[in-house]
Amino acid sequence: MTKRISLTQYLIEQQRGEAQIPSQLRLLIEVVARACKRIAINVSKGALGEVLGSAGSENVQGEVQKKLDIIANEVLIEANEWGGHLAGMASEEMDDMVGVPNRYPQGEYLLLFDPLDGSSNIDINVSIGTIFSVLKHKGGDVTNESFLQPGTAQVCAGYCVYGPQTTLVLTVGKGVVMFTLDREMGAWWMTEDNMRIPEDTKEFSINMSNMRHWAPPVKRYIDECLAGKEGPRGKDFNMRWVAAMVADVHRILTRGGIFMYPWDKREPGKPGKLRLMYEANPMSFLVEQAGGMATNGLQRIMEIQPTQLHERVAVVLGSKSEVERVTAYHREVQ
Ligand code: AFP
Repeated sequence: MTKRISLTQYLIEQQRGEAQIPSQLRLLIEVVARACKRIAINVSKGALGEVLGSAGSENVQGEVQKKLDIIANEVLIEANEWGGHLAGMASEEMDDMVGVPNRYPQGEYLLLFDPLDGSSNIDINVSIGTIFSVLKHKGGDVTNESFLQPGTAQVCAGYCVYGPQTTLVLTVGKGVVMFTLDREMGAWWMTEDNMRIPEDTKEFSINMSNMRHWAPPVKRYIDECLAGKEGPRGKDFNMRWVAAMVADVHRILTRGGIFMYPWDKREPGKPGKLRLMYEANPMSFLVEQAGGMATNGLQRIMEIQPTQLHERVAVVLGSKSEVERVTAYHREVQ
């Protein structure tokens, strides 16, 4: 029989070993993983659980919220508020951060999450997920400003994909590991102990319908990929777009590739569509820990100093040599 390592065993080993994670961080990760199990159960019920469709409300970014966006947000808050490991939480679905209620002890960490990434996939039964990022609280009252730390300050990041399998991928800064949920046992078992992104790839991921709005460096890169064997790259490229960053990044962590959600002319005043704190930073931490690279076209994403909780950013991430190429194309026209 294969001897598997559970999430608990892995975290205890990280506490004792090289990563030396503090017990509060270990508890935090276990609580988030438990919340993801509850979200997975809700997701899998679909129409039978009456969880599909719109909630009839909008979030701070003016996006229509789905019922599952709200359920997942509540599950994460309820699970995390009483354990004594958190100072506060911030979510893509809430205008402002939430503190820990006074009746509970306050901990050292700040948790940020996109409770349900890819919500347009919910009703069509395609992969979705939860993305999270953990920062250390620097002290004093917890406010929105407490969360405005660059991605390099993250002590942990991860995501859970609710797809054909439910998988939890995480980093505490010592590589990237993957766990798969055993639904009968209700346990997370390690199924990949060192995820690595190959340096080169033949697969790109971008919403091609926005092509006419792209900046010249992005257009140049994709045109060269599309030219295939006969073009300057001398090889054929494949394309994939799940429309849930969490699933697209999971594919890249599994078999390589490049993912882009660049700035475009539709809303020239916005740097991009994706959120720096809830999506780009945690994914960049994971990608870098797996040997890949993540930039906004010009700069390493994790070095951006955030100025607002719901800040947006252009994203280019994945296989190192491709991200370097796209970044070089942007720098050439600066
Ligand atoms: P939602 O969670 O609001 O559906 O957005 C998902 C997302 O932010 C990201 O996960 C996808 O990569 C991207 O949007 C897809 O956007 P397009 O619909 O513009 O392709």
